[in-house]
Amino acid sequence: MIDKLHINSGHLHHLLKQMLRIRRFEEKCAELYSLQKIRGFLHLYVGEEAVAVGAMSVIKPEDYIVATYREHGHALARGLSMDKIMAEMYGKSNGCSRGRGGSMHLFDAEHHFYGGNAIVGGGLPLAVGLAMAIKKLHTEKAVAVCFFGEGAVAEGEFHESLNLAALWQLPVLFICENNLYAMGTALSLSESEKKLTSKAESYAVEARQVDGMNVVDVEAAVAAAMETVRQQGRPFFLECQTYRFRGHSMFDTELYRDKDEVEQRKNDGPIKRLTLWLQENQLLTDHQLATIGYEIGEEIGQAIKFSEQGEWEATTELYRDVYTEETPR
Ligand SMILES: Cc1ncc(C[n+]2csc(CCOP(=O)(O)OP(=O)(O)O)c2C)c(N)n1
Repeated sequence: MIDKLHINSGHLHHLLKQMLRIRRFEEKCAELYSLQKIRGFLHLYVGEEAVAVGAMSVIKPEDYIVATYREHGHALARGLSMDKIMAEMYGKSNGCSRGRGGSMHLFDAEHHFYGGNAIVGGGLPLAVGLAMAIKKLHTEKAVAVCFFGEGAVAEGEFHESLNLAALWQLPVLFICENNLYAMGTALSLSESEKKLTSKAESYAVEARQVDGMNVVDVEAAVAAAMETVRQQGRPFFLECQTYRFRGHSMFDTELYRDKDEVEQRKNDGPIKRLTLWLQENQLLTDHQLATIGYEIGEEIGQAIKFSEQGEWEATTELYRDVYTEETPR
């Protein structure tokens, strides 16, 4: 048995709970989608939870986050309320983006959560812009953290962003969530250089790889990367090797990958891994696990109630924030 003295089991329970919150929340969203309570696109993060949870655990409140359309987990782990996230999924005006963004555009300035971006690669220049603002405004040592899929490395924004971040020495951490497939296209079919860290290094950006299915490894890797960016004021690239267990979105026949491959990866999923490890080392009782499950169930039930009670935005409000109400000078 391992030496319990050096293990903070309370912290590990917290990480497990965060991953389970995301998993259960999204499973409920899939159900609500089939009931047409949630409409539009819905991209689930199931299988990838260790990345957002490990990373958010060490990212500070003053840092800035930019994510993709697969961002429910990032928003939850960042601390946005589940009520407001669920209401946004419903398209209700009590949602975090007042019901205007939906699943792909969760946004909350108070939590420095700058989306939710539907455009592949679109978040990278935004993060570089935020990092430039941090540098120019001499804000306390904040870091802009950008999450994106490996599909984004084929976009011009990736190359322009890494180049400028390195050229101008900006405090930005690029976290690439490499789940091997960009919709139905395997990385190996689209990239001549398959080693993503080499792409970053070619722009003089320091780069590392980490097992994105191990939440503790991700946490340690992100902590080290953040320290480098914060102290040295330069960009860093971290590739988290992960895997999504469900389709790209709710519409995906998944003909591009083998069912056995998916099953194999599920058996070694991030939640299963941490739960088993804690149990094998007598650091998690059945009662503790049941309590975590119960609390998450209550939180989800409350979020649904909040969303059902929310109002649709009045049609008279539809032009607000589309055109300026002030006469431009
Ligand atoms: C510029 C642009 N091109 C194409 C699309 C359509 N599209 C949406 S998701 C996606 C795949 C992106 O894969 P990846 O970046 O690996 O992220 P993942 O979905 O795997 O998390 C594509 C091509 C888009 N949204 N934006």
